[in-house]
Amino acid sequence: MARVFDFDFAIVRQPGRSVVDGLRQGDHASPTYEGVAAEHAAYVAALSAAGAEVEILPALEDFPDSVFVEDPALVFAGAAIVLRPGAPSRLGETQAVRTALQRRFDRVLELDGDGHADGGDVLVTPQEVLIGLSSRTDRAGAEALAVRLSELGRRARIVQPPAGVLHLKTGCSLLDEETAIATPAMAASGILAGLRCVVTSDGEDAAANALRVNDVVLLGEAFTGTRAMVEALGLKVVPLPVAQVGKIDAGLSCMSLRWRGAAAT
Ligand code: CIR
Repeated sequence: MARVFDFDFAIVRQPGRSVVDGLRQGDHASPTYEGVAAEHAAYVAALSAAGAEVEILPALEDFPDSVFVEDPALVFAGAAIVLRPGAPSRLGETQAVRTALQRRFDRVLELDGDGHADGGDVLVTPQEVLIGLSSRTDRAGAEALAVRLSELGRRARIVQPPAGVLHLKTGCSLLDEETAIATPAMAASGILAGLRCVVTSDGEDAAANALRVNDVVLLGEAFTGTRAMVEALGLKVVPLPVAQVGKIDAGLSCMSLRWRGAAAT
């Protein structure tokens, strides 16, 4: 039986030179193009080494944040949902991602209405799909997404993450079928009820955006305290550089769409 983090395909998008203009909440200095490109290359190599066949879509210079391909879509075995990103500068990313998904999936669904939802606000667990409300995902978008998820046989739960996170998965991700890694605020919020929570080490909130792929956990390389806790669970950690994408509020989940088999070829 496949686990929710068993993936054999992934789609990523090459960063464009415009990535230096990526959105950010704080006043972080811009990343360098070369730095993001190097982190992206290491990420693609790690996905491949973990067992995923990776398709690399071409850069979209008109969309600085388009390397974060998780946000404009959500994918499952055999079906994809095109989302409606909440940042106006990212809305146009859907057109290119739709075309890529239509080559891969028999069913490509769209959201009704005019609400907004970002893939970074969606956490798939074995029991349900959590949809976090945020500055990018509004109630109308979350409800429209819940309808599409129910058509795919998945139960959605709309949740309100604690203030201060860009996306739900900025503050939590799945380590195994029973365990999440979460920031202290996310763990205390009650949103992850039903899952055991490993809380990130002091000063390592950004480690919560980890990515379980098959038998490994991709984790930011700087987060050594959190790494020790994840390894203590018996999990194999692959440390990756994320300092550059971190300057524009991104981490490991946001750079790919991942799914397991049953897709059209
Ligand atoms: C943005 O603000 O949209 C990008 N700079 C970062 C997106 C991160 N995406 C994600 O966590 N899923």
